[in-house]
Amino acid sequence: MRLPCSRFVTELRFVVSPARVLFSGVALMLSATSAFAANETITWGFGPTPSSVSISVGQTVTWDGDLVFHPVRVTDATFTTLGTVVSSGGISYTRSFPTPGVYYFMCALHGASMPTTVNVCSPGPYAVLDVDGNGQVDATTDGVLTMRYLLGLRGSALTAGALGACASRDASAIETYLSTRVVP
Ligand SMILES: [Ca+2]
Repeated sequence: MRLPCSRFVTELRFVVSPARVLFSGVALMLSATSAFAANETITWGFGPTPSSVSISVGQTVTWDGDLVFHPVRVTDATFTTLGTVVSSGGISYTRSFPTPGVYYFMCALHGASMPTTVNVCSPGPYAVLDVDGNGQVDATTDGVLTMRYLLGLRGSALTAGALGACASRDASAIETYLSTRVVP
């Protein structure tokens, strides 16, 4: 689910020529769509659905299922660390995430067969250089996407391995986004 928002931004418009890349500042009013989901609920059981969610800072994730038979435990990216068991029975456990990052949970009894990954994203300042729309500007994602687009790559060849966590644009959306900002 996306959260609509509007804000004033200063856009750096790309002007690309074979010999050089020029940046010029253009102030404009831009309607943008947030990259991040609202509160999320996971259907908690064997094969949790979904097993990976993305939320904004301060939003919540609810594990909805039998928490006596499937207690929720903190773990790590390999789902091997036996961290704290955070649920206390019942049929629903809700946790708020005030800090950006990636968090991992699993069933305390069934381990990695019941994983949960929570991506907690910070909206940050909107920037036109945020090509994948995840609220951050990174060389290995946004930079690579721009470079590949300028080299003529499209579709999965454009985005393979180059989308940041919480990316809100797929290949088609990125092509559209860059087509309006890159002057060949
Ligand atoms: Ca980005």
